[in-house]
Amino acid sequence: MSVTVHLNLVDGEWVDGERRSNGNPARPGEIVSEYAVADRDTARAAIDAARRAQPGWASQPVGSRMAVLDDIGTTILRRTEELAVLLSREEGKLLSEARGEVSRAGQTFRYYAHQLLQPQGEVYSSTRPGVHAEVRRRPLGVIGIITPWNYPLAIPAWKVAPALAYGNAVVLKPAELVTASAGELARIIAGSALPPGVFNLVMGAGRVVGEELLTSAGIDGVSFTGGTGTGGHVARQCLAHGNKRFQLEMGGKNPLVVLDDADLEVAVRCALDGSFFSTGQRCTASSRLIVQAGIHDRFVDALAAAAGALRVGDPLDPRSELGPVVSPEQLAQNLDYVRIGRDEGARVVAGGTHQPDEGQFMRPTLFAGARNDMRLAREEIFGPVSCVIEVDDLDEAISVAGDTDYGLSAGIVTTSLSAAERFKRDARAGIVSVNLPTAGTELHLPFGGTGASNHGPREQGGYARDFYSVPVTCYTGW
Ligand code: TXE
Repeated sequence: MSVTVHLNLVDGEWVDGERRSNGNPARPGEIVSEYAVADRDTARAAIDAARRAQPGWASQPVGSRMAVLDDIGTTILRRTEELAVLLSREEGKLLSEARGEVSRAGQTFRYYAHQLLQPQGEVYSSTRPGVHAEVRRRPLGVIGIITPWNYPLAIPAWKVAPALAYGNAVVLKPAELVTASAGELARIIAGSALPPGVFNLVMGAGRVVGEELLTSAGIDGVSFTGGTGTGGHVARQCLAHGNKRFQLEMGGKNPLVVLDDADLEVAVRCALDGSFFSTGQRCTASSRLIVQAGIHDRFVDALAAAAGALRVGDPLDPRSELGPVVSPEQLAQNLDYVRIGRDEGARVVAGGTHQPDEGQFMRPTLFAGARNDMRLAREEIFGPVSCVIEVDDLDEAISVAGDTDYGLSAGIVTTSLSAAERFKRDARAGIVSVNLPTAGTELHLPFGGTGASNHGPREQGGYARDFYSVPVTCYTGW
């Protein structure tokens, strides 16, 4: 297969730098793409270009902004197959999952094109005679966008699209492992009628290029998705350097509760999908399965059998059901947690090993006999590893589910309407699912969590406007 080369995009120009390459996690030695590493000067030039271009873009008529966003979305959708193959080769997710991600990215741009037709302000009655009171919105300004490797196209899309829609300019810094998808997105945007400088791409290390976005006075806000540790650093830097607005989407240790009255087949389907699909590399993955005693043994046996039967293999092979782990470092981390789980006294009932094959493949791994105070149950692993914690009743299940530093997504499998309602009310998470996997969200609904999972306004849907625009309260006397 051919190797694509991606350059940085600054003020509408392609900017070269030291070349690096990214490989295919399923096929050792296969180079997927090359990219030019941006240095601090390139990042500064991108920020300056964004500052110059932003006011012009914000003052374009809404119809023009809509047309640009709609065109970007349409082009992404038209190129779905080609982009999905590239994404699958560089990140390792199944081709079917990659197609879904590309389609999600394209739909997201089209969604925000049409969001611009929604009301953009509010009118209030003033308590003073002869005064008109209204709340308008103005763009935040220049946004630094820092993204992770697990959704190489969808996460950039769900940040870049609303940023542009609400009149901001953008400097995007993608994760180093997935520069090809970001590079293709930049090419598509560069081919649209978006004025030069409104969207810029800088690729390279977080501690160089990312750090420039956090510390530059030219950036008004940072939207970040990644690890919790990095998120904390982003927050501290943004506060220390100009009190920038920031939005953090970080990890999860998401619970799926299974009650005695659950339909076993539904429970296994939800746990299998939530725990293992996308190789468990989703912040909404179910990594704690909290199971009531009466169904516990049947559930563990059925899930272990289903996990053991999953076909792990090349993501481009339609027979594969699970792709590789993204990098050797992530695989080593996953296997380390298997050792930690065993040492803590939990029992491996499925997987637990590196698949003895070429590439970074890992068998889907299920632990039984876990306790919620184990590291296995408290720390985000970000791989195909899940653990079962046995509980007596709904009260204990809700308490265990909420006993975590995180709070992104929580699910329950039950046939009891009252248990489902109780869980929706009491689960400590930003997303709650009933009889559905904890992973699986829709682009027009808010996405985000509580605790260590999230900081700042929600992403996606109409809620994205809260981060990418600033309310301005206007009083007019006459
Ligand atoms: O994330 P990082 P990594 C978790 C998951 C995973 C771990 C590490 O547990 O094992 O994080 O993954 C940029 N200033 N998640 O290393 O380092 C970096 O270049 C500015 C969960 O990929 O947080 C990349 O673009 N930027 C998560 C982005 O931050 C910096 C998804 C994320 O990288 C920076 C991914 C700095 N000093 C990982 N240092 C989820 N919950 O979805 C790094 N970056």
